[in-house]
This record gives sequence, C-alpha cells and structure tokens, in this order.
Amino acid sequence: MGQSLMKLFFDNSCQKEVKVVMLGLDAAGKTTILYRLHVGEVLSTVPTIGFNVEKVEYKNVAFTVWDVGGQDKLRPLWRQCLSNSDALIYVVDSVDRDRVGVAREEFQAIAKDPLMLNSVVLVLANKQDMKGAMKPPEVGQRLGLYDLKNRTSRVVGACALTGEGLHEGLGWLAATLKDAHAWGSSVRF
Ligand SMILES: Nc1nc2c(ncn2[C@@H]2O[C@H](COP(=O)(O)OP(=O)(O)OP(=O)(O)O)[C@@H](O)[C@H]2O)c(=O)[nH]1
Ligand SMILES: [Mg+2]
Repeated sequence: MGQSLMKLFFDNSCQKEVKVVMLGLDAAGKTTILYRLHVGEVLSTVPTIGFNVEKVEYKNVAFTVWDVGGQDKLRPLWRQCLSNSDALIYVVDSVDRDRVGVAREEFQAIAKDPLMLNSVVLVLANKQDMKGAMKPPEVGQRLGLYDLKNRTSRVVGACALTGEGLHEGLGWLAATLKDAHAWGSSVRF
C-alpha cells in the first residue's frame, strides 16, 4: 500500500485514543463541562469527591477525560491521575478573581510536573456568560501560561452552560495531538 493510501486508510478507519486530565479549582465548572460534552446536556452537579471518567468522541478521536475534584483537600489526588496523560485541560472560573492566584499556583505545579512535561495544555476560561468575566488572554496571562517554555498551549473562552468554546477546544486538542503523534503516517493503531 502506498504511503498516501496508507495514511488515508489509517485516518479513516482507526479511531485515536487519548487520555486527558481535566483539573482546576473547585467550582470552576469541570464536571459541568465533562457531562456537557459526554451527554450534550447541562446536568446539575455536586462538588466532586474523587473523580469522574468519561469517554468523549470528537473528530475521530476518543478522549478519555478524567475530571478530578478541585477542593483544596483533594488537590493532592491530582498527581495520582497524571500518568500517561496526552493533554491537560485546566478549567478556570473567569469571574473568580479572588482565587486566580491560587489557580495559578496549582496550574504551574501541574504544568511543570515531570509527568506532564510532554502534554499539550488547553486552558478553558469558563463562565464567559457571567458579567465581569476575565477574557481568555487575561486568564492565560494570570495563570502564567505564556511563560511556560516549550509547551504547546492554548486558551479558549468557554461557557459550560451553552457549550460555547468546548468543541473549539477539543478540536484544537485533536488537531494538535494528531500532529504531535504524527497519526496517519504511523502504524501505532
Ligand atoms: N454561569 C455559569 N455557571 C457555570 C458554568 N460552568 C459551571 N457553572 C456552575 O458552576 C458550579 C460548579 O460547577 P461544577 O461543574 O460542579 O464545578 P467543578 O469544577 O466540577 O467543581 P469540583 O467538583 O468541586 O472540583 C455549578 O453550579 C455549575 O452550574 C458556566 O460556564 N457559567
Ligand atoms: Mg466536579
């Protein structure tokens, strides 16, 4: 089979699987986002104690998304979920200016964790529907996203209630991971 025919075959017949860990402070909107993507609806949530894991398919990529509780006493758990992650989705409550410093500290610690050094980073600046929400570039700047060296990263404005930004973010992750893994020309699948 010629190279281009093989690429076409793998692109169309093999679904790619990636692991995504979704983190962020409590009440940032992680669980709402997870189920908005998984079932296409807004489900009522309670604070997550532990984690939720669901599969979300988009653009021929099967994302296994780990949504880990963000309360301060649960954050030590985050590190136990990092291994073999292809991507980090870091969710920020864009109206929570009081805690953006804490969000930054936690983000920096995770982004620089040795287990995450090769992972792609998507920041979702959530709750864009709310008055006074920080815009995505400000959220990126306050997290120190632009200071990270040698990372593929992006910040996208989102609203979990309407779904705004969620597929844009996933689409970017799918395209970026396809490039990073050179899917389509490899025989990984
Ligand atoms: N206005 C608005 N509210 C949102 C949005 N996303 C989530 N919420 C609300 O924010 C609250 C917290 O959402 P969760 O999804 O439970 O937050 P979480 O990040 O999973 O919180 P933990 O499980 O404690 O880590 C809920 O009342 C959601 O309805 C959004 O985009 N806009
Ligand atoms: Mg939750």
